[in-house]
Amino acid sequence: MAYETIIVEIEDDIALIRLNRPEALNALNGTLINELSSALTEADHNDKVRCIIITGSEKAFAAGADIKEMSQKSYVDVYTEDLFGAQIEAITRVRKPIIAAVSGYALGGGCELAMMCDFIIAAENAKFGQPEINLGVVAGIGGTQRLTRIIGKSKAMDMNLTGRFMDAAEAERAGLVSRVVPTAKLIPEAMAAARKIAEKSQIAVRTVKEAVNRSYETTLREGLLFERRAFHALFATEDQKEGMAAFLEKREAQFRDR
Ligand code: CO8
Repeated sequence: MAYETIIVEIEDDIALIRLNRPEALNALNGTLINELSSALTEADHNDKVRCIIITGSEKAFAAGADIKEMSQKSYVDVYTEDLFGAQIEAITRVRKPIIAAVSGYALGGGCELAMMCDFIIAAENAKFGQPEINLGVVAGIGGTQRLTRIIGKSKAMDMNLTGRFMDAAEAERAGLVSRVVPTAKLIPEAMAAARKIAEKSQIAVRTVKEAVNRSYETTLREGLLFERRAFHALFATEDQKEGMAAFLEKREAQFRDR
C-alpha cells in the first residue's frame, strides 16, 4: 500500500516502517498517525512479518505531535476528537514485537511513540524529551505515565517540568533504551536484533511480550502467576520439544511456530 507520510519495507521477515515527513522533523500529524496505525495492523496480520521496526530519519525519530496542525484547536475540538488518543493506542494492541530505532530527536509524542514500542535501540545522537511544558501543555500519550514507570519519578519530573533533553548515554543509564549504537549502524543493528527475534518460536515471542507487558498492569503476585502459567502452557507446543531436543543434541533449533 502506498503511504504519504511513512515508507514501509519488508525484508527477511522484518517490516521496517520509516516515518517520513522530513520537512517537519517527522512531526506526528493526523495523516501520519492514521497511516502508522494501518501499516502496523497490516504488518501484524501479514504472515511474512515476524518483527517490526519503527524508525525516522538520522535527524529526527519524531519531534512530537504536529504543533502547526493542533495550535488553533479548542478544548472542545481535541476532547471531541480524542486527539490522537485511541488511534495511537492501537500500537499497543499489536501482538508482534516492535523495536523503536531512534536517531536524533524523539520529543513529546515522538518520545511517547518510542515508549509504546517494545524496546528502544538508540543511536549515539539520539535526544529524548518531553518539552510540552514549553508549549503550555503537558504530555498526552504516556510522557507522565510510561516515562515515570520506566525511569522513575525524579527523572520523569525533571524531564516533564524543565523540558530538557536527555542524550543517548543518559537514556541508557536511566533504562529508557536497551542499547546505544553508533549512529551510522542504527538500522543494521536494529535489523540484526529483529532477525534474532524472528528466528525464535513466535508463540514464545508473543508470550514474552504479553508477560512483560502484564508486569505494568498487575501486582507482582498476579504477574508471577501469569508468567508461571505461560511457562507451563508452552510445554503444549511442538516448539518447546524442538527447542529442548536441539539443545540436548547440540544443534540449532528449527522452530515451526506450533
Ligand atoms: N510540529 C510541527 N513542526 C515541527 C515540529 C513539530 N513538533 N518540530 C519541528 N517542526 C518543523 C519546524 O517548524 C521547522 O519547519 P519550518 O522549516 O517550516 O519552519 C522544521 O520542522 C525544522 O525544525 P527547526 O527549524 O525548529 O529545526 P532545529 O534543528 O532548529 O530544531 C527541534 C529542532 C529542537 C526539534 C525543534 O524543531 C523543536 O523544538 N521542535 C518542537 C519539539 C516539541 O515541542 N515537541 C512537542 C510537541 S507537543 C506533543 O508532542 C504533544 C504530544 C501529545 C500527543 C501526541 C500524539 C501523537
